[in-house]
Amino acid sequence: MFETLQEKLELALKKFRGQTVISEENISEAMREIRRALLEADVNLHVAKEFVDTVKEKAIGTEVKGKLMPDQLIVKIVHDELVETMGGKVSELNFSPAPPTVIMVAGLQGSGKTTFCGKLARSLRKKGRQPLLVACDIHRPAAILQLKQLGEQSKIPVFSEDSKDAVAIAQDAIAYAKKFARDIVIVDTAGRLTIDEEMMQEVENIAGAVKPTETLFVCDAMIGQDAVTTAKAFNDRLALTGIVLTKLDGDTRGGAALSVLKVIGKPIKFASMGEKLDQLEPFYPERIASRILGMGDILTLVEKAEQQFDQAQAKELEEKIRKNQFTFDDFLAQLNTIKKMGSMRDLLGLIPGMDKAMKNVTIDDKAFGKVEAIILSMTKAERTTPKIINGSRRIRIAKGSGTSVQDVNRLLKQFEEMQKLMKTISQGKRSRFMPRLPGGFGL
Ligand SMILES: Nc1nc2c(ncn2[C@@H]2O[C@H](COP(=O)(O)OP(=O)(O)O)[C@@H](O)[C@H]2O)c(=O)[nH]1
Ligand SMILES: [Mg+2]
Repeated sequence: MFETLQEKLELALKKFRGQTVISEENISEAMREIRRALLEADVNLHVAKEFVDTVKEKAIGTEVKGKLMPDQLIVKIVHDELVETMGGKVSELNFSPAPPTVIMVAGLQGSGKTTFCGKLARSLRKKGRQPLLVACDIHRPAAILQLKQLGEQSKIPVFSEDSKDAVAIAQDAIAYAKKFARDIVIVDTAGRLTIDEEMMQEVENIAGAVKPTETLFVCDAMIGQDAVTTAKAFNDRLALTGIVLTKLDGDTRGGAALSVLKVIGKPIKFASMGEKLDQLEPFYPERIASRILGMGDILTLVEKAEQQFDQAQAKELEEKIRKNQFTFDDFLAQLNTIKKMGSMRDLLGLIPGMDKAMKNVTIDDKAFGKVEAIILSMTKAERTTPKIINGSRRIRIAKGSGTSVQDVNRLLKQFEEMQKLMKTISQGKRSRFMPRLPGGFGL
């Protein structure tokens, strides 16, 4: 995410390393480079200018105090200004006091509307809401099917009708939601490859008929500034209440993220980071700014870990490790926790400095699958007491898991080493914390 911008900003900020004062001269030079970095990342011209002017003003007015070095100070100022440019705080969804809350989702074709609808419904349901998905993209039959499949995956009802009238479908969906106590109605609308009058008229008509509480514009962040221009055209017709940035997992240039709020004046509410249904996050300007500056994103990492890590389970595990009863079943449970947290690479990317260090390393998430298959091919007794796994058992396990005997041997050896390690740790400090599983285990 934002790799190019990150590299360029880092180069610009490096100019301050070793400097002892912030002077008009060194700041001007760095600011020229920051401006260039922003423009290359496809940030809107006015936004880039304002950004640089503000940073410059703040930097010149700041005294270098105490132990802080000029470069640290500048990074802090740039970071804070990035946060501001993206809206400062997280912007929450609004809910209607008289349910159902209607959330209309609009944007160009392929921007990720339908995927977002599926993700949003899922995340709202997790928070105890009862969403209803509504298929109003009637121009492409595949679009209705796609939404139905997304709904099915998360067991969320999808309302659709064989009708040529998107407005009528939306209205019927609301009547349905009232009748069946669905408190959120998420309306997926049609898009075109470019803005056209017919599409605009249709979404405008739907909005007029169902009066959405939220009208979200889905903005493909890979497209950069052009996406912002499209957002503006929609905002002129629809009175948007928020922006959803999608495809932030790709090689995003940053133009959309940094320009859209300043240009449209509407907050970015969500960040979509992949095709999977759980890859949606509220848009945290603070965290995105840290990522842009390559400071990693410890907050996200901590939150993800907390979500997936059950306290009671952790205690039980700690107990087992202490008593040296850690089995392959426990190991499997650990693997699943890691898997739920996302791909290994995504996770490592959140650790400061890791992104760069890992640039040329390939991490194969499939290797997890291999380890999992091997453990699943073991009998209950083998998982609890790996010592009994002799030669013929190894051959059977390899066959059963579609791996080789070498793979099985490697895993058994590593497991044994891990048990030893755990023993040392638990006999040593008696740490309250669970020892971390060696990251590269079995990979
Ligand atoms: N990498 C990535 N792909 C996405 C993301 N959101 C959607 N997509 C993909 O983009 C394509 C278009 O998405 P879709 O939801 O059908 O767009 P729509 O035409 O606006 O409804 C699909 O292949 C999605 O899987 C995202 O955040 N990251
Ligand atoms: Mg769609």
